[in-house]
Amino acid sequence: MGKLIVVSNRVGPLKDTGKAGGLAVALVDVLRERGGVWFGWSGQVSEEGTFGEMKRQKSRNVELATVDMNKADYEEFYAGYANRTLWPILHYRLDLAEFDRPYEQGYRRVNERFATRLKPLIEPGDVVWVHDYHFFTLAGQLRAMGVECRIGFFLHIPFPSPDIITALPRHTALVRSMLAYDVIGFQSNRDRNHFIEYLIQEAGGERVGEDRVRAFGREVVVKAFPIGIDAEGFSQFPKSPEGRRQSQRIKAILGDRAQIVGVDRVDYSKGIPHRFRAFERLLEDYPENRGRVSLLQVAPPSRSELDAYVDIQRELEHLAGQINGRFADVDWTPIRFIMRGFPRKALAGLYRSSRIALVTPLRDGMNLVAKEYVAAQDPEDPGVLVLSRFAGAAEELNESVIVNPYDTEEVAGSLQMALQMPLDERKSRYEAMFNKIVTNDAKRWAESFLSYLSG
Ligand code: GDG
Repeated sequence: MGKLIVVSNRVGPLKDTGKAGGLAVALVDVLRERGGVWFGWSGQVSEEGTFGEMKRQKSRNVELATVDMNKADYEEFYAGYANRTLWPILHYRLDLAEFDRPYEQGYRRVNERFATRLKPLIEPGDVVWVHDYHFFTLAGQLRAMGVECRIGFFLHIPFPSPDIITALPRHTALVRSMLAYDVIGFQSNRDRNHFIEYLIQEAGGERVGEDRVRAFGREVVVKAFPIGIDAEGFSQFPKSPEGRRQSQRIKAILGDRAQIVGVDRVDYSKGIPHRFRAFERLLEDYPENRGRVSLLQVAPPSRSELDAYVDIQRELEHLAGQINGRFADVDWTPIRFIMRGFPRKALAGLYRSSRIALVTPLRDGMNLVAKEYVAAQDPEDPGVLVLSRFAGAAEELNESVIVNPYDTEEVAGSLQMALQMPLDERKSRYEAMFNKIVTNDAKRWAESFLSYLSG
């Protein structure tokens, strides 16, 4: 068996994977098992960019291989096509998508250069596993250079219905190049079905079996592989010194009051303003919660170089200020809005000391916060997960309280129901969800994908 080559925009780390999250843990695990290379962007912008020297860092049988981007690559490929065009479209936000020809050209150029740099690393028998929307066209470029090995692709974010994706200029070319992969993985059946619908409606494709599709003269596997977390590992974090410290800090200020928690990168896909309004509605419609229930929102900023992200930050600051101004009392602040990140073990402590997690993305490939919250609960006194129907996680975690994040009244009612939920019901919902996330964990996800990729 040849080695495994993983490709993703950001690479690593090989050590301290616990700090980085479940994905890095799972990928390093499978890389260690068969030996391999993790290839991608160094995170640096330099003059030479993708034509510069490849940095290589080896630890036993696993190597990180990275290249820089130059300024134009970064602007056009990363900040441009990936995050100003594809991210909004794939999250159903046609209103925010920017269609700019130089972005698209930059995307193709960087994919081509990545392919050029990757090709010499590939030996006979190797398999290549490419991650996410930055690299839809990478396999097409590799095939054009004569690479014949098995290449798989996993999309971490949603694939929208054909009505949305067809608004992307030259969408056919993009999807055609995806068919150069041998296995195309999605987070949920919903996303997989959208992709198949697209192929049938727009490309004369046909299904040739449960997980196989023929289109553009190719036959490929198209399947949902819902991503997991290291649930066992994460369930231990609240008991770590850092986890306990955070829980105690929260308990000291809450006393017998209840806390709702939200944790998200600041991103317009996460529905954070909708969440704030639903919490406000809870205080309006069920006034007994005033002074009794608070919302803790942890929101580390991301992609702050993009206007849409600055706008959402401002909107959230404004909204939190307005709601706090309206309802706060001298000894109670309704919303604690913290715009920075916490270490993972600290997060676990925050999850554990919160009666409810309110996870309300307007669209999300999976949403790992939902799974982390469940993993962090005390089995004897677990909290309640209130989860958007538009998160991929809702397909699996159907014992959560599922809501439509656009329906403020419904979310407020569900919060009230969750606050009053008896222990028996909390336990039975928690146990069902915990079993699923322990079974379908990150390791199993990676192994399952690779079993299809190995053919
Ligand atoms: C994409 C897809 C899909 C958040 N705040 C802090 C922090 N985080 C961590 C969370 C979680 C991760 O970041 C976020 O993962 P999500 O899944 O919620 O969302 P995206 O970043 O949008 O991820 C998503 C995922 O890829 C995997 O396939 O599920 O749908 O959009 O692990 O805990 N981590 C730390 N401090 C923070 O303050 N340490």
